Amino acid sequence: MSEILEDLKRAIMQGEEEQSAELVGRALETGLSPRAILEEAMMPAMEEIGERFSRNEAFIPELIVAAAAMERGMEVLQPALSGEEVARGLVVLGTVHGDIHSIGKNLVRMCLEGSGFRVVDIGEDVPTERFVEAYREHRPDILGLSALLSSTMQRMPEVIEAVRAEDPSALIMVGGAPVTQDFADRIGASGYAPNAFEAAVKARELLGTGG
Ligand code: B1M
Repeated sequence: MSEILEDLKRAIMQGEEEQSAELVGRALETGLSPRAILEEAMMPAMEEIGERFSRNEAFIPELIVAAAAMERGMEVLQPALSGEEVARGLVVLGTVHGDIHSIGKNLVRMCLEGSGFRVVDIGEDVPTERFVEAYREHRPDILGLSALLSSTMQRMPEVIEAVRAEDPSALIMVGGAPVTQDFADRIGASGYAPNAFEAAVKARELLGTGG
């Protein structure tokens, strides 16, 4: 890994917001792709802090500052990820009820936008009824559900059922760290993606607008 990416990973883990922003900017200037910056430095930083948390070597305050540094870096990365809106379709996206994790969803939003989709982000901790209301209001081509906890992913089937009661042909994509293809199939989701880049590919596939 290049020195900049190592420094970036460290800055995020230590919650250094401004350093994170500056290093993302420098990494882009050296010609590194947004994907490499995300996959080689930013996401591993969050994974490692999560592993430390599991081992009781890091605590909630450290997770919070690392998340803030990650978000700050993502702000700098966003323009490099976004492309022209080419009217590929509309996606309504949210994290399910009881779950306040936002970073993965925000990255999915950025990658979808970068791939030409318009995205209405309805936020985190979204009650099932709010998903139904948003679906009714926007009539999106795809509804996207994110969950980071093995407890909150259990909310997904309930959202799918409620939205399909409104529109039986609703296309619903699910994702998030504990979610698997097998789980997605079992709950009747239309699609699953393991990461934000694949989410954009899957959304295009679902709408038949190219892989
Ligand atoms: Co939390 N947390 N957290 N946390 N947290 C995890 C998820 C955990 C794995 C940490 C651990 O124990 N190792 C664990 C969950 C265990 C489980 O249930 N399986 C956990 C826990 C336990 C908790 C609390 C319960 C802790 C507590 O209070 N005791 C609590 C719950 C709060 C709640 O939601 N009610 C909690 C709180 C928090 C913070 C608020 C401190 C903070 C979130 C801040 C924020 O998001 N603004 C936080 C963080 C930062 C994490 C870790 C460290 C990092 C998450 C992250 O941002 N990853 C995380 C450990 C880990 O993930 N290894 C952890 C980076 C991000 C880019 O990846 O979100 O996976 P990810 O998104 C990916 C893919 O999943 C996918 O694409 C994204 C980009 O490639 N994807 C989709 C996501 N959504 C998708 C939707 C799609 C398609 C793909 O289609 C629609």
